[in-house]
Amino acid sequence: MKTTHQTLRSAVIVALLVAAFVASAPSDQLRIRRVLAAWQRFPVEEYGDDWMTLDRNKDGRIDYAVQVNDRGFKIREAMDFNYNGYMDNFYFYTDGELTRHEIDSNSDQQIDIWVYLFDAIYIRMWERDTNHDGYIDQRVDYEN
Ligand SMILES: [Ca+2]
Ligand SMILES: [Ca+2]
Ligand SMILES: [Ca+2]
Repeated sequence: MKTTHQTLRSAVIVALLVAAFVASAPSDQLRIRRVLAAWQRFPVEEYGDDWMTLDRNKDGRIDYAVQVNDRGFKIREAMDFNYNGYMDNFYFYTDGELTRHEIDSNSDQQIDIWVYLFDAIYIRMWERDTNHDGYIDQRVDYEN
């Protein structure tokens, strides 16, 4: 059973690739750049004492960080889903309700998926940078 480890590793890699969105061809070039919020940091080490942090996989490195306001509502949240030392999912809250979710789907420390929500669960609009050049090239707006 010497191949078990290798097989397992391949399965994990395939799962990660599938988990990342399959990029379709850019439909039109919107040429829009989104600026990161001041708090958005990719390296997990940069989440300091003003964050509540967790090491979910117990590898000694932070992979989850959250900030709450004085009423206990979440304000912002960052997660390193693939445990590579860089945050890849960022959550923006307004009055404790999720309003925006930003994702770095290919781990290049650049956001390429933006999801805008209302009532915390409904998607209002989403945008993608399918070719990872830093510019949004796809947008679906359900309100217009
Ligand atoms: Ca960890
Ligand atoms: Ca990551
Ligand atoms: Ca990216």
